[in-house]
Amino acid sequence: MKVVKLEDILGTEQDVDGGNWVSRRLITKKDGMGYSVNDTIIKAGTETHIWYKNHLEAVYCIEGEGEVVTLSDNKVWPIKKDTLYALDQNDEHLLRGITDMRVVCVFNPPLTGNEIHGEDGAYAVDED
Ligand code: 9YT
Repeated sequence: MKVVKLEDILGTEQDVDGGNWVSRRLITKKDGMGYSVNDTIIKAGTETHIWYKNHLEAVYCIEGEGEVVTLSDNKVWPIKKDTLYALDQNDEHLLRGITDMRVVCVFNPPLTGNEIHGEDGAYAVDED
């Protein structure tokens, strides 16, 4: 078994500053779980274009509030504490932080750990 503490990730290469968000990568590909887990803060007042074409992501909000706009239908999905959204269709979306929003993100396939978004809002495919 392994135990990962947020305090052990802070300030390491698994503590990734994406500009509009900071993502603390608790479990990554190297841990061999088949998925990755991040503790992420979406910053208040930000809007981020995201399109994970190569990954499925579930996002569970544990603090704060924001909203997601799915771009296929322009639907606005309010997100707040105790709410999970799942990008089960690789949905292209805008992510807005209204307050600072703390979320737990699970990715399949797992992130290698240091990804930041490309210009198209995606993370690259891990070729290993
Ligand atoms: C919720 C979301 O997609 N935020 C952007 C950052 C990303 N989830 C990550 O790498 O933690």
